[in-house]
Amino acid sequence: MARTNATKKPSKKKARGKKVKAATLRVDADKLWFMYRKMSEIRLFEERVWDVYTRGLMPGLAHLYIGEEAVAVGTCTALRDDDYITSTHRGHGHCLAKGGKLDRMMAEIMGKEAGYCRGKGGSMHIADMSVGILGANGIVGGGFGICTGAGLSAKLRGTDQVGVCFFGDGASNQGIMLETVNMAAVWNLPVIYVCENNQYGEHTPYQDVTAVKDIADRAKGMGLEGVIADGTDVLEMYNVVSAAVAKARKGDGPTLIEAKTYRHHGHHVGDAQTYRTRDEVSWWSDNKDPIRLLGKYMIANKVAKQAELDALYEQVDEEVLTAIEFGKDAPFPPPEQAFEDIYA
Ligand SMILES: Cc1ncc(C[n+]2csc(CCOP(=O)(O)OP(=O)(O)O)c2C)c(N)n1
Ligand SMILES: [Mg+2]
Repeated sequence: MARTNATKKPSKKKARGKKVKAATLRVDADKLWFMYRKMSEIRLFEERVWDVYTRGLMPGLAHLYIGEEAVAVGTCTALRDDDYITSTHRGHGHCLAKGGKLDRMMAEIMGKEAGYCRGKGGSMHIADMSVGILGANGIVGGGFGICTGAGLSAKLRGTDQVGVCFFGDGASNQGIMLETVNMAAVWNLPVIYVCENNQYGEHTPYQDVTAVKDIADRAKGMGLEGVIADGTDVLEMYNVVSAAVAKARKGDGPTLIEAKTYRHHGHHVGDAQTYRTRDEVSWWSDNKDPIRLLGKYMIANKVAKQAELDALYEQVDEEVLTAIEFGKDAPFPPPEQAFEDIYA
């Protein structure tokens, strides 16, 4: 693989985001703690998934979300329970941020009947309709049609619900993006398209396959507003998404948000990562770790002390370990269920 900008050491300039158009909202201490907890849940869940995978306790693969936690948490904190999300193959973070339960997610990943899809979906197909999770999706770009449909449904039913479609920089080159985002813009649908530009699609730097520097710039050509946000800054994500949600609830249509972020792990748990340097990965984890950044902010604003943050982190780790035990002890689905819930 040729060296490209993405494989060079990144410049130390602050946030890659250009302008944040949203007015800065005041975020109270409870919400800061909530966001810190949620991001910690995702981080620790993912670290344990790595462990579960290497111990042979789960079938299939997992695509870890470590490093991208602020995108899911900033976004979903701006949503209500009855709003919708569609997720991706890298979906654990989105599902946890929208209210998915640690134990049922872990059971699903392990293929157990107590999981969200009775163990038949696995890591890439977690769904929980009760909190608006319309499904993670192994088809890259698969969420565009589903979320745009959810937005159309909310509009036709006359509710003020919104849908958020999470997708990657790689997915932004799928044809379905143009087809659905154009339709949402024409019909003023209450959908927010959140692009997680984590710099790579599998092993390919996004600049190798994407002609525009900023994916948000594509919004103009499709007739909707495009916004760039620092996807490692949970408060910036919360602000930008809150503004897009308020606009969508009022009937003023969709927004495309590009969150600049980075995955600290490989594309999936078995990726040798020969396409990027260790220096590049360390730069992001040393300088742009979203959990550490929020922790620093909370300490600087006297909302938390380091010891309190550490205690919460440990408590969440216990909860994740309990979820693993739940998953391990849960039974596999009986063979006679193999032909249930099959649509094709
Ligand atoms: C339609 C389709 N094409 C190809 C794949 C194989 N594939 C899985 S993940 C992936 C890369 C996706 O990159 P991106 O959208 O940037 O998401 P990221 O993995 O970076 O989160 C590809 C090509 C797939 N699952 N579905
Ligand atoms: Mg990507």
